[in-house]
Amino acid sequence: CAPKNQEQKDEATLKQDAKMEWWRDARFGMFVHWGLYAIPAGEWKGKEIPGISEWIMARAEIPVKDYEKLTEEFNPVKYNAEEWVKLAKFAGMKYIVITSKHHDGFAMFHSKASPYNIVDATPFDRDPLKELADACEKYGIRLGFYYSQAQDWHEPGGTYYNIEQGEPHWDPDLKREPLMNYINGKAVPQVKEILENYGGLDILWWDTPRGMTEEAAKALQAEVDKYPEMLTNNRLYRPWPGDFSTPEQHVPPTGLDYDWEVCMTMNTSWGYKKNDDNWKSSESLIRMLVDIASKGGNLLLNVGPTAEGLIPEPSVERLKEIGQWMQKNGESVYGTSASPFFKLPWGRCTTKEAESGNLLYLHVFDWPRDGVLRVPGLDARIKDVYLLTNKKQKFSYKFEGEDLLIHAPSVIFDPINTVVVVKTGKKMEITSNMP
Ligand code: H79
Repeated sequence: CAPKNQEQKDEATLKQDAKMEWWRDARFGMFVHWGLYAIPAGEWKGKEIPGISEWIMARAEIPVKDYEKLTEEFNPVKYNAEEWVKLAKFAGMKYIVITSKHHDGFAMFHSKASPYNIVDATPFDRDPLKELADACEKYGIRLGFYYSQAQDWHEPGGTYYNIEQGEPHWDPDLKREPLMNYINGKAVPQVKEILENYGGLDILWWDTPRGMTEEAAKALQAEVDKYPEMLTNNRLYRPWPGDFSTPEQHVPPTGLDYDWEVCMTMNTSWGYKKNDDNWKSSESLIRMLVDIASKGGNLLLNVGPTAEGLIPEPSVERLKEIGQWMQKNGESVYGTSASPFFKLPWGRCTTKEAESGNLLYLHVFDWPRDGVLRVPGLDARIKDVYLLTNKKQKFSYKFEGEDLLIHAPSVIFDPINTVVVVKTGKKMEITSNMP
């Protein structure tokens, strides 16, 4: 649908636009899954446990008392928040979302509401999330906390993955209690703590609402409502309003009519898993980010730090390679809008309004063999066509009907993604955007 102009937008929409502005401009963030599960790292009692590593407690049906023993070993002395934040910043990420408490129920922050937290229950006498908040502040990176509101496998009232099928918790020693005992006794107090004690969060990221009730969602939403500038995703309950939706591990084929952020792993697991070598290439990650931007969404790309507190080397390598590309080409991602074209055979497009017209960023994944980049059905006055990484490098062009043909010599070809910028006049229409 056509974008409404400012006068047509109602007050609520304008307010929401202002609230979302930094996030929409950011386009790229870092997800961090870090918790006790980094110790077993996918292996329990010498056996490899299939699936995502942060689910090991459920997948291996580990009794609460046994899983709790991991706290004795958790001492991530190599953790350096500034290094993580500097890496995210180098990669071109504008925000970080970290697991403050995953389904295992273990808080990665100092909590008075539950002693099952990193400061009180482990030899590591530091609050890593406080350190991360300070580092984010120092380097100008926005910060969000993930909080598993529904599933909490450690608590008698917490939900768990098969609760909706009426199956019992795998640990028969965990005496069941009503959900609201856990919500009022732990979830609400901990959410208050994270909202109050970390300098003001930019995002609160809920996970799957399995086993939630409307009553529980309302109790948590009441805390969120005290922070009108903070963003939340829409996973608190189903259905539930929120500021954005979060497709998980897939990129929607077209844009959504609601703000959205794809969360994605670089290998297959969110939490650190030692034998998970199924890494996506830097090239495919860069192209994924661009593909998402061309559809108007954000990418929240995950890292799973080790039990020592280090981001695994394959992740570091990829983030650096993404950063190298973003430092030269970031202008074509940040603050851009979705492509006006339905489909382009050679790559993707992002757009931006400039003072005197429009900018079309043509992301060329597959450089045309005949050296002619065809932009189909473009009705506009062309002011300039140049290479993003070197604005002095101009391209010659001509129209063939309404197709713009750009003469694209292959000498300036970037094998990952070459960005060609087309500057047009104010009036621009796309006549080819039909499915
Ligand atoms: O935090 C990450 C995941 O742990 C969490 N969301 C992302 C951001 C997540 N929680 N639930 N799910 C993802 C989907 C759960 C899928 C399941 Fe299964 C299928 C649960 C039980 C069957 C996968 C396979 C997990 C256990 C077996």
